[in-house]
Amino acid sequence: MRAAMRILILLMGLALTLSACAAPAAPSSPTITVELGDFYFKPARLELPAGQTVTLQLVNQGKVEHEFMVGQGVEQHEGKPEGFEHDFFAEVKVTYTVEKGKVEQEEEHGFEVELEPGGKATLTFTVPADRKGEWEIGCFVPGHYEAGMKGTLIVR
Ligand SMILES: [Cu+2]
Repeated sequence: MRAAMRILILLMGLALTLSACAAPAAPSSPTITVELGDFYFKPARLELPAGQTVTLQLVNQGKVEHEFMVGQGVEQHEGKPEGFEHDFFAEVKVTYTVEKGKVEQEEEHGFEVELEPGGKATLTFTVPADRKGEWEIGCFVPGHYEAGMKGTLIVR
């Protein structure tokens, strides 16, 4: 009786272990790496599903400082592009880490990541359903956007 009980307990333990292994993995947030260089974003086109939590990993592989901003409608100041009219990240809660750079989320300038050469940042956020459509990625360090440092972000 006691041996039978022990075997039963062992079997139950085994079943629990097996079911834990077989359980579908919790949906993990995909990580997308975006390289910032002189003067490009790679990939230059990102597609994110609305409602999904994602992590963008930004790495500055260039020799100069770069920025990462996402929005719609480029604002001009004295004939020079300096940011976006509508910030993609407005009211989005972004959890971030940054090395050799800084992350700012201000109402006036919108969400902005600045990275020194070799700098890295990770941004984790849930893509809001109301951001579906086409957005632009840009670096507004003077001259960079004009040199082609821009990309596209599509929310599906
Ligand atoms: Cu740049």
